[in-house]
Amino acid sequence: MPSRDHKGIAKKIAQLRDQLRQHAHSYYVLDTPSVPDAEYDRLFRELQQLEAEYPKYITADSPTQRVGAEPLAGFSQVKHGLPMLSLDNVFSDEDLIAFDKRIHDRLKTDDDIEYAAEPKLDGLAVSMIYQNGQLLQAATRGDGTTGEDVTHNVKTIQAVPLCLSGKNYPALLEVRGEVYMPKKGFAALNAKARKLGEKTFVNPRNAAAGSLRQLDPRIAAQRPLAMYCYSVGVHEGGDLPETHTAMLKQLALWGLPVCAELKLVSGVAACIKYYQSIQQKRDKLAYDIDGVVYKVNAFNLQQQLGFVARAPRWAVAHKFPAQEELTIILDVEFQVGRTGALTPVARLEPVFVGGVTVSNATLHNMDEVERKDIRVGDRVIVRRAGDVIPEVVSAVIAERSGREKKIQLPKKCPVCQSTVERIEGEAVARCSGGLYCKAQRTEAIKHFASRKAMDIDGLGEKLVEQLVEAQLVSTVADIYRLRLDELAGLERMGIKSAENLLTAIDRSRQPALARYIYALGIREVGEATALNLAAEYPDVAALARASLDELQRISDIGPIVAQHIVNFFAQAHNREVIAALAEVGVVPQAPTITSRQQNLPLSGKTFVITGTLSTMTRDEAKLRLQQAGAKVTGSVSAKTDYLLAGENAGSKLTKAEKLGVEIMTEDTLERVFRQ
Ligand code: 5U1
Repeated sequence: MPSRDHKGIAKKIAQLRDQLRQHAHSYYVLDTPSVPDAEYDRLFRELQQLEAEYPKYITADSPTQRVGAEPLAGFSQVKHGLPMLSLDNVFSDEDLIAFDKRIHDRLKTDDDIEYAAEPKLDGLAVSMIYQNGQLLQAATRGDGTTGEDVTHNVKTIQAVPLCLSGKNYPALLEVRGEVYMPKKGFAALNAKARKLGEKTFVNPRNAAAGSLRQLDPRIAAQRPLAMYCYSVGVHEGGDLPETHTAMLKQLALWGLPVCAELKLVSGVAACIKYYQSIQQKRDKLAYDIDGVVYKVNAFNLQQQLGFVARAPRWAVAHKFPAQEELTIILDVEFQVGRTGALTPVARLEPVFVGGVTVSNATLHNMDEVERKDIRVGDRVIVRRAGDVIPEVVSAVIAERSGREKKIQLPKKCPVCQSTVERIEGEAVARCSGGLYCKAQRTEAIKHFASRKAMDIDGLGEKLVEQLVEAQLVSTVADIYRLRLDELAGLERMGIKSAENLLTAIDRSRQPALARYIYALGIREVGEATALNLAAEYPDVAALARASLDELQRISDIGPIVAQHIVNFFAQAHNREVIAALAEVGVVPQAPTITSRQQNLPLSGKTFVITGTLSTMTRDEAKLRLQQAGAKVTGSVSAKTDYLLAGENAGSKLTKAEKLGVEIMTEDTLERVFRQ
């Protein structure tokens, strides 16, 4: 082949690599995909083919070389050029104030100190060495002095550049940071393992650590790992900025992943404010964190402050209250929900976790109990994250004495003694008592009165229990027959509260049709489905007459939900309750043309949602879109007005682009919502 052709091939290969690197950086580091997945795959395959034909052009930093073909025989040891330090922790504002005071004392200054504040990721510390911009070696922290060589696995992490971009990077640059597994990836990994009957990981940190400790990079490549860089170790042959924040900005310019939550704050009060703001958005972050880190921002001040033992004096981790603790299961009881589902609940030796004392934790269902092999008497890990109900994560099986008791599903409902049914292949067991079961009735009434349903102010869970217990209410229609003297006679209820409650009950007599449908508590009919149904049917009577086929033609209603709706209206007692509600003057209001088509910002617009959203779940997005007047459908067509695209958007994005459908980001949508 003439040399000019070879030059052409080399140029094409270099061009493809550049394109792929840029697309991967947009996708994995900047969180803003620049091309559809299919286009990325096409470019990747083109590069693979060219490299297969012309192997002499293969280089270690080619995007095709992330995954090595062979497993290693073992891990080799890596001695760190500079020790990998750990961080001192503080658990309270007082301790943080004391830390800040020590800094002032040592620096002999009264001025506010500038700190770089960032989340503390719950992952695994890793060091990466770049030589002349090429990733040469990656190692775990190990004991801080010596770690394990995990280059083969770190290279599979798409967010980690195999070669640095930009210019003026030091000839030798050691970057340190945290390898972690995003929450979504962790959930998907465990769901897959469960499906295959394989062992699941206890939390994202264990999953990340387990993935990095694989000898076979092909396994690590399948794990959804990510990384954020937070410091520089050894560096030679080039200058670095003079502050931590400027340095992280520089790392980002070289293509390295840096956490977007990084903030420069001044003074300890601003640190505490930062801690609180991160704690508030903790559940919404895509990754697990266990606190925040503050670092004195100026490197010259860091140098003056120096180290104690293995931790710097210039940095500290402000930890959140632990979300996981150990305790003992004293007993297991079964709670009956609104749809009769029996939930095993562990009664625990009280334990302080996630900032509160926890005495009960859910075991979800019998499939989970069996899969995790949890027994009464077991020492268990209990997790309480944010507002989520505390759950039993796993048992410490190594500590079993042999006296632990297996958990048995009761044959009879613990509340009404009706038979318990567990349909083959379903994880959930149910009480067959329907509204005969007091527990199901009570839960149905709580749901009916709740904020998202009929929104009866003052009719909370405790009061519903009191009313059912006192036999003042046994169906939802009874709520509207309550009298002042009956209410005022209840414990902890004065005349004034009783009057207020009756006013709230009265005000709920004309609910929006969607709220009413949701309040009925039909299985798997949530707020969004209720809104769809209310948009299709003028009243409940019409909905009650709907056939299976007709229901399935409505957006997002599949055969299972359709069957639940048909079953609900087929039951005489449900029809009786609806008739009784009408008798006591509850008249749902169908959406009017004015409110649906004129006043709302997205009236008449059809949306499709795709990819992973970062500020809300897809259900939340759907609900908010519907509340703003939009119609939300499942697939992209010429009738779609907008595609709301989150992270990892795939074929729907490709199709939308082909059809010229406008792509909307969450940011833009938020602005529309605020209008
Ligand atoms: N965000 C962040 N996590 N983290 C962990 N910064 C940070 N810094 C660390 C560690 C161990 O060590 C510094 C001493 C560089």
